[in-house]
Amino acid sequence: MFDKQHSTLGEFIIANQNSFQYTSGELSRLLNGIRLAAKVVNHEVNKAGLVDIIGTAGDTNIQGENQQKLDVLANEKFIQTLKNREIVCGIASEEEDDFISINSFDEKHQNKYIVLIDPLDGSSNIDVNVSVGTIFSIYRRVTPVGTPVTLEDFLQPGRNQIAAGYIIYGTSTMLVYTTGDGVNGFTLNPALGTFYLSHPDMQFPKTGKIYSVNEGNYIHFPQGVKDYIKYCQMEEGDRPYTSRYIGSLVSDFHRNMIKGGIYLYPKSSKASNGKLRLLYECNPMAFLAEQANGKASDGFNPIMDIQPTELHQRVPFFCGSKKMVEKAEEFMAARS
Ligand code: AHM
Ligand code: MG
Repeated sequence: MFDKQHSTLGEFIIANQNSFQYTSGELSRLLNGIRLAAKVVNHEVNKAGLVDIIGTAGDTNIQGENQQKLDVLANEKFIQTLKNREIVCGIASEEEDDFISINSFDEKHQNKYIVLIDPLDGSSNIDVNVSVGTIFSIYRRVTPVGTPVTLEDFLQPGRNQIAAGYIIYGTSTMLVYTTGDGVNGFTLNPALGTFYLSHPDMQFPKTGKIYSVNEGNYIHFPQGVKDYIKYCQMEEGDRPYTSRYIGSLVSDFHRNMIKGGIYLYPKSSKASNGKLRLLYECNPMAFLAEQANGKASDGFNPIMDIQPTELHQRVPFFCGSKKMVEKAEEFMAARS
């Protein structure tokens, strides 16, 4: 019997690989690649406060290496690690204009998986020592094995995801992921460099008392969102709710999943589709939310049902405890 209590991430991946619908070790190798890159990026993120001492982006360090911005560095580390594993046929990143077709190791294009990644989300928070995150999403290619990947492989609806997750570089570093069989969270023991299963079977409470939205944009929001925010602030029943907004999607999502809450990034009169990217941010978070008994929508329809049309497409995002998202949708349907 697998001992969940003392499980490391590596053991958990292996113990669960047979429950995965395409029983192969490839997905496990891929997840192990992400685990490794997460540790490397974690090490760099933790040093961010030393930037005045070891130099800022553009400086040359003592070894003669160029210092890089952390989001650029995280992008390189994840891409390099995934390439080296020889499992992935294509990668798309929020940091890259176009997708990357991997053929250096995979000349015959035998690999089946594509990865979409936001290597360091919320990176404007780094300078002020606030948590940031990495978000990833894994699909099987739809074009035939043996041919190079095409845009079609990346423009799949979120429903096709076979795994998704995030790493949160917070007071502790955690890796949280799903392969479609619930959500599990692992905390890094920095002394040993090992992730341990600390949050098995994570679930959004059905409802909560936290709403997370950038209220500075209030004046530009659709009427339905304004009405919902007023509803959250009204004194009635278990309301008013508490407002908590870190401005770092992974951190806001993580807190709301544990405590119960809703995150909103709606469209506005300044940004007709909001800010967040469907492929790199919303789809993976929506997969995690649904797997944890929560909900994710664009205010009207499930995020994962959207057929993407572009790699860097943006979409309004309402995500969190099921009842809260449903309530926000009611307000949107009434006056959007
Ligand atoms: P980024 O991909 O440029 O880091 O932007 C995404 C981030 C999210 O983590 C966060 O929820 C949101 O942008 C905050 O945006 P705003 O400052 O407009 O509220
Ligand atoms: Mg981002």
